[in-house]
Amino acid sequence: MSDQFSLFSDAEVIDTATAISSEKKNLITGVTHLHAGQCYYEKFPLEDTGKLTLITNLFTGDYANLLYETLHRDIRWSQDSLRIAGKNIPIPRLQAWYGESHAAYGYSGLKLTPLRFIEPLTLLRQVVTQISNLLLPPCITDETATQPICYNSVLCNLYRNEKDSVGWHSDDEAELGSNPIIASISLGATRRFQLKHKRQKNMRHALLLPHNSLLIMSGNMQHHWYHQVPKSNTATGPRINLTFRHIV
Ligand SMILES: O=C(O)CCC(=O)C(=O)O
Repeated sequence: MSDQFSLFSDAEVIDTATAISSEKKNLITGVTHLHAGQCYYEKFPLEDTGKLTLITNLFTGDYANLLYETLHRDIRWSQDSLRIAGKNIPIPRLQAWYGESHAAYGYSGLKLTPLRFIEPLTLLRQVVTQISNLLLPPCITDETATQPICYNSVLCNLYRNEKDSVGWHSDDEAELGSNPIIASISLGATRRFQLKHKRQKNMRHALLLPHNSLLIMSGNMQHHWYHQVPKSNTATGPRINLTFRHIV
């Protein structure tokens, strides 16, 4: 962990893509998939032992662009709504839920039935599984300490432009288990990812999630922190986000 990244305030967002790749350190070795880029990683320990690990340059540039196009075209995006105060309010993004047949999931009263994995999502699941097992020591997976990390589902988000967003939340639903590990791929426009502590109001962080990157949330982060991708004031193109999860 370099000191440069130990604190990153909401006001001074770290441009992680530039910072990490220019340092040319923490190269991940052992990634065996065909289209692997020269992946670098940086670990950001959060107060209260939550952990963020950011991997940049996940795939070769051409392959990342191809993936973006393919997923934009082939994922069955849907405009879901939440029932709030007796009204159906559309969520500010499109989404889709893929997973193994038992992997039903829901949040804020929304129930999601899994679609069957499509080929690019199967490949991506293998990639994030391998990288997670290379980078995260088994000790931080708590009750699954002796088990390799595995993901059986993925929530796909499409932020169509700067007006799309996801509000403050933590991924703490019972079906994710007590200390879930969530592997979150970003493709397309760079967006700001913000964190705020649930009780210590002055503890807030932010980082930029660039195209072709993977953010792994682990430890007890979901107990103590909220996260969000806010709307942006500057025009941005679409962004695809894929959060791989394990439904217990
Ligand atoms: O788009 C992102 O990077 C975050 C998505 C997210 O927080 C979620 O799906 O729970």
